[in-house]
Amino acid sequence: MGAHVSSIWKGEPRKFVLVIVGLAGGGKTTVFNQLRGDDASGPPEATVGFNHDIISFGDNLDIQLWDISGASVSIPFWRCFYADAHALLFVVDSTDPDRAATAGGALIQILQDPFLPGGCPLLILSNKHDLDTAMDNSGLTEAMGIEPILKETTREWAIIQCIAQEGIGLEETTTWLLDRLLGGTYGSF
Ligand SMILES: Nc1nc2c(ncn2[C@@H]2O[C@H](COP(=O)(O)OP(=O)(O)O)[C@@H](O)[C@H]2O)c(=O)[nH]1
Ligand SMILES: [Mg+2]
Repeated sequence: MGAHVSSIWKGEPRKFVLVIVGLAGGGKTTVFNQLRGDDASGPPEATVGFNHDIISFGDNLDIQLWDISGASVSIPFWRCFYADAHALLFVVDSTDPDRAATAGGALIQILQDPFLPGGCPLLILSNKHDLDTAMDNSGLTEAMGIEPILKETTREWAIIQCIAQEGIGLEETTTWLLDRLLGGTYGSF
């Protein structure tokens, strides 16, 4: 995860919580494994509960990563995790319009939830762009039904297209997140 960062972050010690959510099968655990530098373990098992790790960049920068199950029984518990988030990563399968609609409903609920900290930036990872059926950003936001809420939100957000299983798009992801986190005034866990 952004190996260059430890060499550029010379400021005060900072700690951040990054929470990864999204429906089952979108690619969250694949993203989690890539971000923690474990890209050799093949397709993950379905996540039961959550995965957790702390990634340290040198002495002064720690990112606590949470990968939360997207099984429908787990969704009500997402808020227990994102209530402490400094950034939220929402992973969505860009190749499946029907699931995208359900995913969009779940994302709207998060964005309307007072448990989500007001300043917490949102990064939507549009995954599986190795497949021909991947939707572009406007197709995806339309399928998810999230255009109105994205237009009106004051929080920082972005959509990045990725191929999680090949690590493509994850350097951009790290850069976007760390730019927001290190530029912000909060952090700690
Ligand atoms: N085609 C394709 N499949 C992917 C990609 N990323 C993950 N997958 C596959 O999607 C399935 C679900 O991935 P997983 O990370 O377990 O999703 P999670 O349920 O959101 O944690 C697995 O079979 C992965 O190998 C990708 O970029 N492209
Ligand atoms: Mg998983």
